[in-house]
Amino acid sequence: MNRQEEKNRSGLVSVLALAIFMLAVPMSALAHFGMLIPDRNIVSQDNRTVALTLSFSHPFAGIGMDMARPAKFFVDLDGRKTDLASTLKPATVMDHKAWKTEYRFKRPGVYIFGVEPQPYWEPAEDTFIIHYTKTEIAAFGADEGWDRPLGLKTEIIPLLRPFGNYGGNAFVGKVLMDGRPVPGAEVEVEFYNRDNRLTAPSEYHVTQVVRADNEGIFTFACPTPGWWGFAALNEADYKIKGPDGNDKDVELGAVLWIYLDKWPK
Ligand SMILES: [Cu+2]
Repeated sequence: MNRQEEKNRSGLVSVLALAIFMLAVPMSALAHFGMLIPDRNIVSQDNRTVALTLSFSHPFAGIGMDMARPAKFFVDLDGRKTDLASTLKPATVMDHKAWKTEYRFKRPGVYIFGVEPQPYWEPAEDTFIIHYTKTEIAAFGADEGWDRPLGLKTEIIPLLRPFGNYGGNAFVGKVLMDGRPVPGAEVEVEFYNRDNRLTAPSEYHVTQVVRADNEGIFTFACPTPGWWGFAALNEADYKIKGPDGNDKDVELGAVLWIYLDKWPK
């Protein structure tokens, strides 16, 4: 084989390897994540407007799903919620239906944004999925209340302040369901691999997994700067009627997105 043939052949082998990998990894093996990603998570006087994007996606693989108009979308400031659902406009994320909005910050505070999506029917898993998804934005130097619960059906409370962090920091969170800690909760972790820049060494590296302790508390060191999503998944204590008319399980996800900055050079 000459050099060119060798090149062609190795190209073919990697295409085949990719095809086999895609076949071997069904959609369901990739973790679904509710995504709520703002432009940035710290707001200063000179840059008061932030764009937020809402989607239901596979953040590392870069594979999207269509997201119906969310049932609820709001911002919580000092324990008071403001409904933002009517501000949402259609958007496209990973070639699928998503939502976007812009929010203008007027006064100091730790703003917690939250989404409650409509139940998503996943035929591959014969189940509905509802990911209650949050992210926090700190404005004008405020530093209070970042660890308050919003009273969602299920949510992750950050125990590491979720802004002003560096890649490599360990995130610590507490999983709540109906306001109570979930002992031993399983938490899936994914990096938002924008533009598919990274290739995972194996399928295990796409979705990492950490288990909470008896108080529902987990720790995960994020190895690189960027957006990291944590999804604590539990089965709901109720069913929803599926397309075939039978009652189906409902997967409830408590999802939190945090941003880690680059270490300054
Ligand atoms: Cu999917």
